[in-house]
Amino acid sequence: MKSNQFRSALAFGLSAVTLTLAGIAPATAQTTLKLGYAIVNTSHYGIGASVFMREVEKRTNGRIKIAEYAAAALGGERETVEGAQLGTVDLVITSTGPVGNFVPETLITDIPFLFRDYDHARRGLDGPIGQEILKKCDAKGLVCLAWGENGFRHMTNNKRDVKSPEDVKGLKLRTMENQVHMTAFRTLGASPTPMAFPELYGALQQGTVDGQENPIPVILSAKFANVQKFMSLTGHVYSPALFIMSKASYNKLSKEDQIAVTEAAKLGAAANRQKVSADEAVGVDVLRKAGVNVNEKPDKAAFQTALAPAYVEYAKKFGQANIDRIKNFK
Ligand code: EAX
Repeated sequence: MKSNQFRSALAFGLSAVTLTLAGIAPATAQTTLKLGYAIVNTSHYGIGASVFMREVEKRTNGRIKIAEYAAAALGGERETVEGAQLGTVDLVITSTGPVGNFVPETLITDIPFLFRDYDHARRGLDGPIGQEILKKCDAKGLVCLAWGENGFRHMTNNKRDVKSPEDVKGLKLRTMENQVHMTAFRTLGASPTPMAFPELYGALQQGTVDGQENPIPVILSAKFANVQKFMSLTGHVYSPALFIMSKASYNKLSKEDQIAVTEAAKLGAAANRQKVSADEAVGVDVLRKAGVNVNEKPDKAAFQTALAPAYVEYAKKFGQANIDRIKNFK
């Protein structure tokens, strides 16, 4: 290298070091974002997270890396959503369960028997109705990047087979910290006990609660078959999930990287949904083989009838027209 080339290379190197030390990082600087979720990395959230992480790194040419904190390493879902609002957590994958405490507009999606099936839920949430709800996060310091999926929730417990609403009476059931769910279980005569997910396995093991309700992917990945005798495929609630980013973190990104993160979340959500479908296909057999007494045909119509008083409350809270708009979405 000729001396003048050496001198200019040295000058460039020194100025890059100076700029970096002065906190004015050169364009090739790298950001590491913290992503938290409450269940194990082999779960439907973990699969979604791994696709999301890969796509973010690829679409930003390595400018953004994601540090993954699975299995509630950053805390339960409510805690991590609060962390995203405060900016101490950058990204969360969570069920809508506790999100209603921060973005009340998401609570309408938690109404029992609102969605007919997975196709209805996925298309409804990816369509205008769901996209309108995502936008409501913005005013609460959150950016809801995409709808993921937790799945249709079923009841498990250690007392008895749940065939009809009668069998739910008196059960101490853990619920998420979600008013819509708690209203439903109070209406059915159960004792709803809101609890963060990381405490649930221990509570079931010690008998602090008789049972809980969760989608098959959660029941499988959390190994609830070890601590629950009965499962009833009530499918009483479709539980959406959300890929959420802290607005403070999002606003630090370039427009180009904001688009990259949003597109990556949509791909992560698609992989997350695929894993739910895969778990649904095998879950009942796996749980039966693990010793769970599975009732595949509880009286769903009786549950919907028994929930009539709760639906009166939901209509007052959300507006019957808004509920019907989702329910009747084709
Ligand atoms: O989001 O808390 C719950 O029951 C959730 O379904 C679980 O954390 C996955």
